[in-house]
Amino acid sequence: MTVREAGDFDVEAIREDFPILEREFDGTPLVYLDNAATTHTPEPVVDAIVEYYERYNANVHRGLHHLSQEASVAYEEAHDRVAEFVGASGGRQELIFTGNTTESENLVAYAWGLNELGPGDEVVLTEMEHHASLVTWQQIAKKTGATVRYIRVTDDGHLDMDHAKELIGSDTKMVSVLHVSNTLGTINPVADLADLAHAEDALLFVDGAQAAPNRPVDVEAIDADFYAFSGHKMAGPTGIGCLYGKKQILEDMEPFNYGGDMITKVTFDDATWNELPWKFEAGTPKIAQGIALAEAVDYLDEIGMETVARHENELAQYALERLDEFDDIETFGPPAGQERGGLVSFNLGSVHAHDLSSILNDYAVAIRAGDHCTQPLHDKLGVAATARASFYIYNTREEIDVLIDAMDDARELFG
Ligand code: C6P
Repeated sequence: MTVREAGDFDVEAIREDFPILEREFDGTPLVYLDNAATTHTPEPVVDAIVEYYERYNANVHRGLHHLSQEASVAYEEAHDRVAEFVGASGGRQELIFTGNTTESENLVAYAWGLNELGPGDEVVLTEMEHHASLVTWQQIAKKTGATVRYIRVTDDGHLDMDHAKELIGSDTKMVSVLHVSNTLGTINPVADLADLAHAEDALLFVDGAQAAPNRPVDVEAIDADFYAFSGHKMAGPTGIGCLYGKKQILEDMEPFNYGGDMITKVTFDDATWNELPWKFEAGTPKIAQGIALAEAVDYLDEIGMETVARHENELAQYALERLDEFDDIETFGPPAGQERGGLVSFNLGSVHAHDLSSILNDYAVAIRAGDHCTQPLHDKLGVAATARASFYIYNTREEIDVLIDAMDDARELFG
C-alpha cells in the first residue's frame, strides 16, 4: 500500500493503487467519471478480500474452530471501525451491515415505518430525493395511510428551508433527506433539518450515499437518528451497505428480516432477538465485504476525509468553470463558487444525454446519462435526462479537459 500522511495528497500515488485506471480502449486511456454510480477499489481493499478467502474463510458466529473465530472477530471489528469512521460512539451496536443504501432505507421503512406510521402521519422528503428513499417511503405510506410531502428545491438547486419549516410540523413523524444530491451535487443542511425534525418529535433519516464517500461525516454532530451509505461508492466492495442508528431507537425497533443469527432463543411458538447489531443481520452476513469495507475506510482515513472533500470540490468547481465556457451547455445544481459534492450534471444543447454518453465512450470517457434515479427531480427540471460527470480521489483536472474536448465531436455530429 502506498503510505501517505493524512493531508499529504498525491493524486498520482493514489492512482497507482487502482490498477483498473491503467485500462485502455483501442489505445485510448480510460477516463472514469462515473464515481457517483460506483467507485473503483484500491489494491489494499482487494488484498483484504483475497486474504479473507485464502486465509480465514468461514461462517461467523457459528463455529468454535479457528477459522470461524478469526472470521468472527474480523467481521465484528469491521463494524466498530466503520462506526468510528462516521462518528458513532456506540460502535458496532449502532452500525448494521446491509446490502447497500437501498436496503438500509427499506430496513428502516419496514421495521420502523410499518409499525410507527398511520393515517394522518406525515413523512417529509425532498424533491431531490433518490428513488431509494422516495419510492420506499411512498410505498410504506400507501400501506400505512401516511402522507408523503416534499421540501421544494430552489432554482439554484438548494432546499427551500422556509418551505421545510412550513412542512415539518406536529404531524411529521419522519424526515428523510439526502446529505449530498447525486444529481445536483447540493450539500444539504442536515443538522438544521435534524433540529427541525426533533423540535416536532420526528426522526431524521439521512441518505449519505453521496456524502460518506466524499466528506467527513459525524452522525452525532448532525444528530441524525439514522444514516445510510454504500460500500461500493467509497472504495469498498459491492454487496455491502451500512445503516447507522441511535442505539435506543434500534433497540426499540422490530427486526427487518427473520432467520438465523438474529435470535437468542427460539421455541415452536416464539423467538427472542439477538443483541445489536446482529438482530438486524439475519442469515449468513456479508463477511468478506464487511471486512473489506473496514479496509476501505482505513484507506480513506489515511488520505484524510477533509482532503478528499477538498479535492472533489476543486474538481467539481473546475468542471463547472470549463462547462460554463460554452453557451450550448446547461449545468444543473448550485452555481460555480458554491461548495458542492464531486459531481456535475449537464446537457449539451438538444443532444440526448444517452447519445452524448455513447460518443464520449468512443473517447473512453465514462460518464452516466439518464435520470440518475431521480425522475421526479428531472421532471421538475424539465428534462428527461442529464449527463453527469462525477469524481473521486484519483481523478484529475486533465481528465476533465479530455471530457470537454471529446464533447466537440458530439457538437459536430449533432450539428
Ligand atoms: N446512486 C447513482 O448513479 P445503492 O444502489 O443502494 O448502493 O445506492 C442507492 C442510492 C441512494 N441514495 C443516493 C443519493 C444515491 O446516489 C444512490 C445511488 C447511483 O447516482 C445509482 S442510481
